[in-house]
Amino acid sequence: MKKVIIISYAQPLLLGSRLVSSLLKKHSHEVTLLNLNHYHFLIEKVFSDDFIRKLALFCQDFDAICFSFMTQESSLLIPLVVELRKILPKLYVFGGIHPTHNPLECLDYADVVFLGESEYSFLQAIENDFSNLHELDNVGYKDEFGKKIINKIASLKNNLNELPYPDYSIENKYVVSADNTIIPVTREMQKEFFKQSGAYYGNFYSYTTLTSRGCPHKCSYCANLNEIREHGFVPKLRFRSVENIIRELEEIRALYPEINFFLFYDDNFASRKDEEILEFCREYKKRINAPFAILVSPRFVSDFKLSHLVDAGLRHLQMGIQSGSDEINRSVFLRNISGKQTIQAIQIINKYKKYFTPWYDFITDIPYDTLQSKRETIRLLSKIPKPFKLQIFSLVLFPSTSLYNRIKEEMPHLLYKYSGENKTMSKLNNLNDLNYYDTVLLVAAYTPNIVLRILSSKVMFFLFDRKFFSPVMKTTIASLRMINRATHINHNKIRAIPK
Ligand code: B12
Ligand code: SF4
Repeated sequence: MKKVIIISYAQPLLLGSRLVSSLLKKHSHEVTLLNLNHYHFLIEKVFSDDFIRKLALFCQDFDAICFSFMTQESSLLIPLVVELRKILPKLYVFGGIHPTHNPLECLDYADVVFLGESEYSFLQAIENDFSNLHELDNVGYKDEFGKKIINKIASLKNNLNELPYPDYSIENKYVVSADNTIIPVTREMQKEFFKQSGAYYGNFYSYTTLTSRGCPHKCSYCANLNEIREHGFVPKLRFRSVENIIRELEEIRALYPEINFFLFYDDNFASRKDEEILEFCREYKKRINAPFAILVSPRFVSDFKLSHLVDAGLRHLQMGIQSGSDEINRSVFLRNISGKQTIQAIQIINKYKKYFTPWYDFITDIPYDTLQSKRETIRLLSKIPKPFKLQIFSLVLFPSTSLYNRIKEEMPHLLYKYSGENKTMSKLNNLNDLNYYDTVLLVAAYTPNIVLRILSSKVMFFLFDRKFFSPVMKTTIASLRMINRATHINHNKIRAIPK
């Protein structure tokens, strides 16, 4: 039996770490999960020397000290690893999204890096005291001459149904409290997290899971597991069986009976075939019968799928549109989804508005945007029937995505500005230098469509797209935000289920 610890600094969902933990535990190893964050919200932290000493003491008995993280957390965790290693020389292992995309850089700090779906490689490495790394897929390490080696990347050979469910036991789970003490996660804390996740949608306890891996699209800015392009590898979109999903939901409800909402965080839940959606809806309604939320992309929305999903309990839907310009979507984002397809999907979604207010996501701060593409985006927005909620995100370039590589070639001076580290992507959280276009995007969900059409005109851009208006626009958006909060207009909360 080996003892490993997986450390993160994130929201407590920790799906990747929980999955790795379940697999290792199934093979009789002991796994501890430590979230350097508090149990239900993100606290900005700088790790003091005192805390690093406490952490070293906590970690001293493990065979491997592992870290799982995203790019945003890398600038906080990597310096921590550097300091920890000075007082606790051990085997340091990195896994998760950031190491997957930046294995060479990560090997400056870790002894071994696991890339992509690496849970089985990790298990084999653990069982062989890391002596077999040269034989394993999805691994990066340094050879005896210090040369960095990245092995072949592969998908899980196993079918997704063979994977154990995420580890939600409270055994060996720890968090760091606000006063920097490492404390065990209690059942109450875990329940509180489900409650916090559900509060987003109403008075719910929400459980999040993924029913598939991969995505049918290959957007140029996307840093998820299906984009390990640097290594010439693109895993296929794979689905778990309906029975396997429903059993996971039943098991978590047996453990936490208060869970009464489910979020399927698949990149594109609607990409399943019609028959599978039908089977899912039938079983879900019969055995789970609770409201749920999904993410979709326009190409996969159909009346057939939505009517069954709504009947089964769909009460929240989020769809990525990104730009109203076909040119930007196709040649910059490599998303082969036209404005026409998007409008068709919206028309279908619109039929189900009495069950939910749809959320649509757009990306701004696109260095390739032109007056024309911006006008097209506002015009597309003017065709969407109200109400809807908009999420406007600033473009972020995650290293090793194809858009990152393109901008590195064509506009290298922008790389820093668009860096994925320490960045909140929501435009609402970064109102400095707000321009006319972004202001229109931010108010579009509340602006009558006829007015949006006027705002999309060349004249309006000519008159108002000027730097000296920026402070006025910032003040306007900040005030509207306050009014919005004060009046409690909340599109997150799901509606009562109509009879
Ligand atoms: C669920 C989710 C969230 C949830 C929960 C996040 C969490 N911390 O758990 C929420 C909504 C909170 C969230 C927030 C954000 N997210 Co998010 N999120 C996802 C999503 C949809 C699924 C992640 C997931 O659970 N995957 C499933 C697990 C199984 O995959 P995994 O974590 O990669 O783990 C596997 C391997 O990497 C490996 N592994 C993982 N850890 C370890 C450790 C070891 C030791 C080993 C050996 C292996 C290993 O094994 C696992 C099983 O194969 C992904 C998109 C996607 N489809 O992956 C985006 C994604 C991870 N998110 C992303 C981003 C940008 C964010 C935000 C920064 C957005 C923002 N600005 O607010 C925040 C960050 C918040 C935070 N710090 O926690 C990006 C990350 C890009 C990057 N390079 O970092 C992704 C890839 C989306 C995208 N397409 O670009 N997110
Ligand atoms: S649709 Fe979403 S998950 Fe899929 S490739 Fe595009 S950005 Fe990534």
